[in-house]
This record gives sequence, C-alpha cells and structure tokens, in this order.
Amino acid sequence: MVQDATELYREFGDERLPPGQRETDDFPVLSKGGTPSWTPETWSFDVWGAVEDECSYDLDEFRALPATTQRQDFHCVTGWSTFDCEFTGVTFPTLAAEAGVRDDATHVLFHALDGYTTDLPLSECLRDEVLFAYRLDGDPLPEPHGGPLRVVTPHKYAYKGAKWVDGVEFLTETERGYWERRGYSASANPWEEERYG
Ligand SMILES: Nc1nc2c(c(=O)[nH]1)N[C@H]1C(S)=C(S)[C@@H](COP(=O)(O)O)O[C@H]1N2
Ligand SMILES: [Mo]
Repeated sequence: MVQDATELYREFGDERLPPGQRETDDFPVLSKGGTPSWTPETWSFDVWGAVEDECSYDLDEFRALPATTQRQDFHCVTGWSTFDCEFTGVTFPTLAAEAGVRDDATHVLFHALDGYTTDLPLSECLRDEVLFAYRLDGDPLPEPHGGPLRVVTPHKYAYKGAKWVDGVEFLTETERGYWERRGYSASANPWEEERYG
C-alpha cells in the first residue's frame, strides 16, 4: 500500500510547487562530494544522545523495523523539485519510539558516512513523512541517492535529508549541520523560501 504524502503542501501553501522552484522530470543527484563506500557487513546505524536507550542496528535489523511506502515530493534548495518519488522506510516517530526520546531532547542532528550532518528541531522530525528510506520506486535505494539508507524531509528543502545516514543524535540544544554552518537556513521551509539563514 502506497500512502500519498504529496498533499502535504496544503499545510504550508496553496501551490504544490513551492515558489522559485521548477519541476524536473528526472531525479537529479546532488552531493557535496563523492558517494562514500560502505560494506553491508560493517554498516551500522546508531541512535544516541538524549534518549532512554541508545541503540544500534545492522542492515537486516533496520529493515526488520515496521516500514511504510509513501509517495512524496522532493525540493532541492538550488531550485529543482521532483514530484512523486516513492520511498519505503521507517518513519522518524517509529525510530524515536524504539529509542525512547528523553523529555529534555529538543533538537536532532543527523550524521552520514560522507561526514555530512544536518539539524532540525525535534518537533519538525516527529512527522510520519520524515522517513529513513531504503527503497526508491520499488528498488533498493541507489547509492548515489544515499543507499543503503537516507532521510527524506518533504516538508523541508532536501538538504535536511541526509543521504548515507548512519546515525541520529538527539540534542538538548541546537547544533548546526554542514550546510546550516555555511549559510543555509536552519528551518528550510520551501513554501516560505527559507533558503538562507
Ligand atoms: N550525506 C549527504 N546527504 C545529503 C547531501 C550530501 O551532500 N551528503 N546533499 C543534500 C542535498 S543539498 C540534496 S538536494 C539532497 C540530494 O539528494 P539526491 O542526490 O538524492 O537528489 O541530498 C541532501 N543530503
Ligand atoms: Mo540541495
């Protein structure tokens, strides 16, 4: 069953295509550097910080978590948007419940294999559309798009969705991620054109 999350824009604006964006037919790849290498045997995903139970998953354990498939739109801050991407993965609230978020947690920092990080307030992550995705359009997530695991954030510019994500840190105060330290917006709402911070 594919859930349709493409109506999410109604919470933020009248138009599905956010202002200043153009729709592309393909799904471009955009990375700060190259695609990092990893091996299935040693890959692990860690949850730590302001949680009750710090936990660690290998690939099989992660894929055994309850999953959902959603049709979502994808908005890059550089101006392109791709509609109707079908992602399969674990929702952020599901993962947060596994670890048990502590009362003093306020922010989240995502970590990735290429050294990338990105931050969001916890409240902006606790939405079913925020997915740890390992499949795209029915296939394993291609490595250039972040395989084996990436985050997608359809309510935000796509730099909030870490490709090759290998860890989530729950924080008690805000901490800037890779692009956020370089002048991009911490809040990144596409319908408000929050491109720069
Ligand atoms: N680890 C990592 N995640 C990342 C990036 C990156 O360079 N490294 N780039 C971000 C940006 S700016 C965008 S637009 C999307 C691009 O995802 P795509 O290559 O699947 O289109 O990934 C985001 N997540
Ligand atoms: Mo981007």
